[in-house]
Amino acid sequence: MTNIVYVLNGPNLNLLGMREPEVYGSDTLDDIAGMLEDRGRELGLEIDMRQSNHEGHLVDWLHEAQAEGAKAVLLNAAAYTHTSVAVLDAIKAITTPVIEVHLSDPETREEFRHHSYVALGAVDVVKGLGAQSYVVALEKAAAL
Ligand code: CA2
Repeated sequence: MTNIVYVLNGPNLNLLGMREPEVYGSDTLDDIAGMLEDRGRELGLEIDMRQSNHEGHLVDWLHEAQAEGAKAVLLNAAAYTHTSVAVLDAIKAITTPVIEVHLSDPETREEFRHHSYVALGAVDVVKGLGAQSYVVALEKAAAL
């Protein structure tokens, strides 16, 4: 096993910090990557942060995390959280632990965000803390 933690981000998260700051905060994905690299250095973990608007990329990267011997995956699958059996199947197909991450708390929002396919395969979930959700999830990954 390596000390690499994959941080996978799903659709529209490339817009983070530019739209809807009242829901998702004003940090960009690059800001979050910087926060994770700083904390990762302290924890002895290397961060591989990625974003895609395409479901299949998330599936491919989950497989890659296993093949590369990643220590863990932090996964904010964004809207695919609530729709994607393919992402759930990929989580179940790998032995690499996956921690579900959300900026907001989907369960306090619209009904259609209450169900998470990702949660059915993830070892843990961190949500509702804004950018800090990612940092807390990294600390959980370090403790695995
Ligand atoms: O709270 C989260 O992290 C979410 O995963 C964000 C997703 C949403 O579909 C989930 O229910 C909860 C949406 C990500 C969209 O990102 C945007 C960022 C800035 C402006 C607009 C969308």
